[in-house]
Amino acid sequence: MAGLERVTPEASVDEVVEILERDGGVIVEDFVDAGTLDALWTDLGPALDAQGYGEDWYNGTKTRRVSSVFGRTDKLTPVVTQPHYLGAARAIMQKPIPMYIGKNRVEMTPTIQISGTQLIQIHPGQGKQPLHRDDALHLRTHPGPTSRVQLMLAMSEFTAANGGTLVIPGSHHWDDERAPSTDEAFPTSMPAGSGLIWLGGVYHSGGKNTSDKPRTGLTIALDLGNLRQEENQYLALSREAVLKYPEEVRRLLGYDRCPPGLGWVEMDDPYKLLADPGDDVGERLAS
Ligand SMILES: O=C(O)CCC(=O)C(=O)O
Repeated sequence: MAGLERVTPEASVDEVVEILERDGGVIVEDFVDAGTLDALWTDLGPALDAQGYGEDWYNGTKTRRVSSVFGRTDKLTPVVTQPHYLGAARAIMQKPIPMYIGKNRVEMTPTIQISGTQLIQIHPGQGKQPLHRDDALHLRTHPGPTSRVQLMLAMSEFTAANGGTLVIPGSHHWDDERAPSTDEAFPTSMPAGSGLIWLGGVYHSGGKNTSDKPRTGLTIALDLGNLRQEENQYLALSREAVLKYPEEVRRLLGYDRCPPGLGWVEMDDPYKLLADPGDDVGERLAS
């Protein structure tokens, strides 16, 4: 295999799902339009410029990382709801789970949620990050059902020379004893505005930047709604920041109930409480 397949914006969600299930990753060309990309740079660029390099070998000592991304811009709706990304994530992860409640056989479909978000700017001189699986965060075993579908939006061009994400196609099918090797990894090349989508069980890493310019990516992870969020969105984002987004995104940010019953507040849908800024459970309980 010569690296990941790429699809154009005309590809169907089914096509993207098929490629993801087979190869574990896919590149979607023209994932966002130029206007969206410019707006993201305007809102997020200054935070990156103000950020120092990381301090450890894993996050990179020539790499700048900025998190709480949904709190820094209100322009991420077209990114997280991009049909190939959100559609594929829903199709892959929101599979009905059968169960009995008494003698009734019912099926429960889990929600999905935004987990970790980061801007990752790899500067010249940064070495390759160790290959890893992001669903290791949830101690998943492999091969197994997918619990994460992740996006890397190219905010600048990604090349083999500037640290374009290294991906081992098909590695989500491997068991937990097989170690990843750099020889099997392919660098992601894509112009700014394209997106790499990959499954949580796929070995990948940031690449080595031997060029003379930084490479900037924006990553968003969508996880199953019954797992703990990697980034604590409830504390990372103010209520005001969340309310700038439409209902679908607010629910994705975690203000939702995952069937059969995770995440409720006062036995009710947390979304309702969020959407009514006058309602405060603390005050209600005190009165
Ligand atoms: O920056 C990249 O291309 C990937 C980074 C990554 O996989 C990570 O930091 O966990």
